Amino acid sequence: FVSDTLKRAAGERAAALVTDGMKLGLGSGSTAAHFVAALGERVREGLQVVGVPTSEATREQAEREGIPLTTLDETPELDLTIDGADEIDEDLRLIKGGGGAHLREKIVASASRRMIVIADGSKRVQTLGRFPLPIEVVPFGLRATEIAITKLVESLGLEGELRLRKAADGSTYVTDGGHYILDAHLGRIDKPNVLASTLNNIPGVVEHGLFIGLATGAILATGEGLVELGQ
Ligand code: DER
Repeated sequence: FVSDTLKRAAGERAAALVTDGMKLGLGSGSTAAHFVAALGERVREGLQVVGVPTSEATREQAEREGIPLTTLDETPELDLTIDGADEIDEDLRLIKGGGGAHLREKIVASASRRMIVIADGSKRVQTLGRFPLPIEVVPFGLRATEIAITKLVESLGLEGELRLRKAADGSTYVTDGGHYILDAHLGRIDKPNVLASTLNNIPGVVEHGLFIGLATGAILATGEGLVELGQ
């Protein structure tokens, strides 16, 4: 199975779960893009929904698909967010942010009653952390923030290198929110809840990619078929 086939299967299954009148969070990344495409098809067949996009890329795709869009200011309480993940563990804790959208994704997910993660089965891990943890930071004082994060990581018995994310042209990547991303190559994160709750205490840290207690379900596509967890 090609990974894209698996991602499409998960996205289409998620789109089938959407019902008329739902207020949706529309995730970002290549798997979420399959969901948005499948949702667009159902909207063109008459499905009545509104969606809050979690990135400019998803906004553009949803507009092309003809999905009615809204904002969290107009629609602050959502029924369901469908989004991808870079890693997912047994407790539905996630690492997200590979695509640089985790700030808006986390705001939208936390405004949703339910969040279902869609991913190919390779994203499932026992312990989070093999995927570098994205940490969104304010450009002002970057070096000081880096030092503060390093000290925190070491105080938790973790070690790892922080790398400033670059754009394709080699310049420093800038998020939709105008911030930078430091990717923390930690290898494994034994106590993600502790790291998640302490990272945000660092003044220059805007948001990180650990999603704890946000996902209520998952649809994982494997070569043997779809595995559905939670709801
Ligand atoms: O950046 C993100 O949070 C994306 O959702 C990412 O985690 C998953 O992207 P993918 O579906 O392209 O693997």
